Amino acid sequence: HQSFDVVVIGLGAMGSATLYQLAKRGIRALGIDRFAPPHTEGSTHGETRITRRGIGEGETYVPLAVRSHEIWRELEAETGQSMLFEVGSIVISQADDNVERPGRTGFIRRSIAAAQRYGIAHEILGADEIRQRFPNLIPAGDEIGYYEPGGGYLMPERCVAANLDMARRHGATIKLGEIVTAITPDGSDVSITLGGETIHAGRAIVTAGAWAGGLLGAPFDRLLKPTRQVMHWFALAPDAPQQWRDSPVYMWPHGEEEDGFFYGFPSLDGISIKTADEFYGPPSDPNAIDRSIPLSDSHRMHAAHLAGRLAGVTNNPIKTATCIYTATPDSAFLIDRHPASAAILVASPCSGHGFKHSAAIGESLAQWAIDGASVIDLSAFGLGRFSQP
Ligand code: PYC
Repeated sequence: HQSFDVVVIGLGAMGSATLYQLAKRGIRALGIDRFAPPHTEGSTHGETRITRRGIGEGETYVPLAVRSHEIWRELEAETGQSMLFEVGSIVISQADDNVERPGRTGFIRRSIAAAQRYGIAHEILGADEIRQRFPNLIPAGDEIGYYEPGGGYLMPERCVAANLDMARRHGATIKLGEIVTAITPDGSDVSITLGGETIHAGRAIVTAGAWAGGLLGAPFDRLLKPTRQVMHWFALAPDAPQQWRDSPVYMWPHGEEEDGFFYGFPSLDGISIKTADEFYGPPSDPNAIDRSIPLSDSHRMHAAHLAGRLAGVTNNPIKTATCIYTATPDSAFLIDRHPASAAILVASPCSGHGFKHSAAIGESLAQWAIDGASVIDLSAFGLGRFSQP
């Protein structure tokens, strides 16, 4: 049998960050992925992911985002690659946003509270001031903005590639194109089956995203729901505001409907902008996800969200892509030991808001595997909050 101190299964956002942190600490680590990350099959592609530190999903996330920014900067210095762009972030919504949205009810109020509690630089802007400073965004008169100058975006493919590159440089072993079929407790250790091979490890860390439920079985298969999501890149009109180039990233809950929410990015190429909404339909099989995107879907997106809110954005998509959110019932993260074995850690089902935290989650999982506990408190993300079957 091959044997390692720690095996990381799934090398997307969380897994690649974990492998990097383990290898950096001199741990004999193996990373396994069924594809060759960074790839376009999971939850970690599409050029950009929002980052911000006044975390409206809950104050427990703030230390993860703060620490992640520090790690991304270290990684940039080590690799010479730019990954984090602090162009500013803005949440625009009615101040009293109480529409039930998965994980985002009262989002602006909670973003402001988190920023105040943790001393994160921010401004509250009225609608007129938003239009003046960011003429590409057109809020309604009764909307306000939570603006964070240190927010912005990450480039996920670069982050994953850098994590894996640094992990290799620090001595990690990586197996790509291999599918783990079983993780079995073996005394206080674990056995991992892939292909015809069994690997022995002191710890297994499962960061398999949409594939985690199928691999782990109960109770994870009941709790983790892979959902199909679509990203659109719309062409800018010839007379679109120049400010699209310098726009902050934006998140925009609006209206009375649960799905009245969209988000987007500055124009990276000067001719288009990436934007998306969210859709929580029936669970999707990650191996059979429908990746076709009819033009009508982009037109629906434009009419439902962009028209009247974004200046100079045509309803002509120049590109679209499908990705997966793996959502928990409460849209909060799930990070915990497996009930069957303390040697198996499960982390990654991040319900569509995980990437910005992934560098610190990787560090925390490495600490957990090595020291038995992480510096940042992850207890809010435990399995225990869900009632048993
Ligand atoms: O986590 O910032 C985020 C986000 C925005 C839209 C989806 N996730």
